[in-house]
Amino acid sequence: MNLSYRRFFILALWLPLLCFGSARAGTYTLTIDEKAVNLTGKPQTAIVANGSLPAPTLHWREGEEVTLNVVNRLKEPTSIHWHGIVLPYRMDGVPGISFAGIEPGKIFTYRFRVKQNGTYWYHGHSGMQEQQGLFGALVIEPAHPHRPTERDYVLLLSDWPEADPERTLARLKKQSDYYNFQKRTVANLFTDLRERGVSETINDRLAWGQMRMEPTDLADVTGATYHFLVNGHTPAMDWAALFSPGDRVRLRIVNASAMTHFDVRIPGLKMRVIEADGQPVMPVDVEELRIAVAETYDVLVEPEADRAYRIFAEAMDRSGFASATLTPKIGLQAELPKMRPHTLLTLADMGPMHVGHGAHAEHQAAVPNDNGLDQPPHADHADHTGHQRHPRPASVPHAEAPAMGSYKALDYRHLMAAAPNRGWRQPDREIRLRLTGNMYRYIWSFDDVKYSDSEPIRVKFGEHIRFTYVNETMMNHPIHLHGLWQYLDNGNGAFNPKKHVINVPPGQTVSVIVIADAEGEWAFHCHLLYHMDTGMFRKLIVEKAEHVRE
Ligand SMILES: [Cu+2]
Repeated sequence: MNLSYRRFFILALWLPLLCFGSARAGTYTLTIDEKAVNLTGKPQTAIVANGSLPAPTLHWREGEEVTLNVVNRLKEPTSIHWHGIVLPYRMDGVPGISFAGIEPGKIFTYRFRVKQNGTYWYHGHSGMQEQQGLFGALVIEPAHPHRPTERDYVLLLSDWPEADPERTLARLKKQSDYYNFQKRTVANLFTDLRERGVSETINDRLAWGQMRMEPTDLADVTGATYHFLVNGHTPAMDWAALFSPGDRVRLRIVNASAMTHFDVRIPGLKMRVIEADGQPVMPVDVEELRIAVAETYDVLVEPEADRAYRIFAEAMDRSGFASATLTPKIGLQAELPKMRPHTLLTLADMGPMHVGHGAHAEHQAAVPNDNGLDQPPHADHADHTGHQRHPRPASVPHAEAPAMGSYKALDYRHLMAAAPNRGWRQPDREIRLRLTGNMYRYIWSFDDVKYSDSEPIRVKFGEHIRFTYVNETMMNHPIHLHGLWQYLDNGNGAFNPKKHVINVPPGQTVSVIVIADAEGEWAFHCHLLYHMDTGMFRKLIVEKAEHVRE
């Protein structure tokens, strides 16, 4: 074979692949290191990738074969987990589950084909490194790109601690009221919830006027220690994104917090939700959305006016906020909205104690409450027909309802897949998991068993399993399953939205269907870092079945 012939031969091999764009093979290197930062007025140490806090946004394309060299320059082991990405389990990056972790001074090479598109993120899965800054966004272009928007921005929300997170956890373990828990109230509540059931307990608590709980009862690590960031910027640093009036702006909102759910709004602009957890959904116009830890939402906004807008993300417990600016000109400022009082949210959050699977079918659309206002996320559902009535103290107005009308916030009931899910059918069996906790000892668990004492959950390849999460605690738990999708059963059948994180609010029961279509050993856990770390974690094994149909 002479040289020119060989060259032609090689070209002929590559050309069709290049044309379809699917053969792109990207090599990326992330060097993990410590770095001094000052976000609080005091110098602190962050854990960064390529010197950047947050870690750099990685841009991939669907169909691409990615090679990711992760270099560990720390004095301790590290790891990177590709959150929401469907991949071979050895590439998933959870030490102790699918690989050994990356020792100091070593390099680990992740290699896999990207089979999806949308907005995702990546983060450390070792110790508290995610809390210390080791997280970044993943933006994956579709194999066949559609019409792009004029502007496209990532908004990476996070919570930055004042104190060393290991010390925070040690404090919580020794003294769970360190961040002002009302110990007696909360501990009794756990017992009562167990023994008397949720609705009776709540009725009782409301009747006895014992619901005046501190925000720490809803979010155990709070604005008392956290600074809330957008793309690594505090509200004072004011991260800004540019637009020209009339532009369609895509905002890829990622909640990369360790412990904080946010309520996101842009006063003066409607947000059109187009993707949830990277997957296209039927567009929903909202004025506000709650984003649980580790979720992502893509929204479109169309600012018409030649003025700045405030992107405002209140911590769910109202202990602080993250903020950024959408502006036609650098330097323009938008008014900072007032934070809403947490007490209203607290009571609202305690309201919806009824949601079971199958109960959703009647909730296709937003249900206006008796003020004619749509409901805030996960708020009081007392007016739903067919459910037990839940008390709402007369002194408490509808939670978070603003003075002006036409309020509408995103709710899981609004999410519908943009296209029917392939292979959808009724599940083969059900696995119920109780979400449990012991506040005295600051231990979180499934079915009262912490991870170190647990057996793996085993399912067979090809099985369709209904997982039913029964939250017996006062906290929201965003449940994350690695490697497999969770199809949220919100009554939409083949159009149930598929997600990598399902938030389960306090006292609620939520069902998902999981199609075990990826062999291997997967992590399955609450994505609140301190809950995961103290035991709300399982290994899920997808075993090869004797007869694999696919
Ligand atoms: Cu949790």
